[in-house]
Amino acid sequence: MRRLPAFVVLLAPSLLAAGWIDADIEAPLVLSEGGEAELVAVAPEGADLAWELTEDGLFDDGEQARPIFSARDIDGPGERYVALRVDDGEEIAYRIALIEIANVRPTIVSEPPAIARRGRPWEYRVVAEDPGTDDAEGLYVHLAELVAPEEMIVTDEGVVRWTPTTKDVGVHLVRVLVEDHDGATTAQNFLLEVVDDTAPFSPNPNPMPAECFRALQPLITVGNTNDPDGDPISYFFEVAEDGDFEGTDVVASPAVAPGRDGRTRWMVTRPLEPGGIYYWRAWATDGVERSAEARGALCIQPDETKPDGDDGDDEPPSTGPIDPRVRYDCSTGGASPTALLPFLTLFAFLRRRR
Ligand SMILES: [Ca+2]
Ligand SMILES: [Ca+2]
Ligand SMILES: [Ca+2]
Ligand SMILES: [Ca+2]
Repeated sequence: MRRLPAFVVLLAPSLLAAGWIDADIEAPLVLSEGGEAELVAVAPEGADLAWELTEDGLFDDGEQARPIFSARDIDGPGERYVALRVDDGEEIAYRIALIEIANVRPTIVSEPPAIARRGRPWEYRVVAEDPGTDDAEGLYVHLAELVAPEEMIVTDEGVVRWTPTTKDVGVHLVRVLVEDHDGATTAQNFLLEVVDDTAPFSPNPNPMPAECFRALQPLITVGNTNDPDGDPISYFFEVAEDGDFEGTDVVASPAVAPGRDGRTRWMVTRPLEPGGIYYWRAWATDGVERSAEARGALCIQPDETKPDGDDGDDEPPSTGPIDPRVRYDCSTGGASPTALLPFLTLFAFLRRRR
């Protein structure tokens, strides 16, 4: 209950004893916070009226018979008084009425994104309004825990966050509750569909899966691929002596951005052994799923180990700096069959797998 200002208390005896002038206020008993209502002055015709509607003790809020009382900036629950001064030329009378200001539930004005993607953060910033508060400061948001997915959280700022996993693919019912500082709540129920992620397509070995390089750190190239969902993708490469890629010798790339010319390249970051034969593999990932692998093999054939009998067609220049991009197909001739026998076997194996 609000304390009435001193002048109202002093007036109280005259209000109670009022009777010299037949006057009254018609006002609602209850008004919602943020609402407004028309007041009616009941007074002798021709009398001067003056309203006090702002609780400042001054009858300076209008002289009409039917003023509008606004509770727009008033936070309920509580009470407000309105007062009327009536002057009929001979006497002055005062009337007062109390209006109960009721709290009103907040309103959620935001709409959640209806689709979430497996493996990707989903976020919903809940925006609520309350006529009893200038902003949402007096509101807080929480989940009705029984209907929200287990890992879903709400931050202090009222942002609902969730990263669905494989088990979450499907439709979920979510209930968000917003509560004002007077304990009134509003629920928003919505269906959230978690759609699965599809892996990117495999990158393409380019142009063939078995190559020889002069450089000890060759440049491995794959053809760019794409993602069925349109997700941005990046590439990873590995080179190893064994095709299971489980040894300690594996040389792995960081994430490699797609090349702009339709091919993506990675230069092996550690010198390989001259004459060595290696496996490589590459895959694309959309950040959630990785594609099937492109695989290939390579051999390192620096100049001094260059096989004889080469016709030169596939050969890189033998002078000048070694270009890591330069490669030649060592499975179709040119290379010594004896020296490259394991490589040819491997190449045949890879071809069968394609
Ligand atoms: Ca006033
Ligand atoms: Ca309130
Ligand atoms: Ca409220
Ligand atoms: Ca995808």
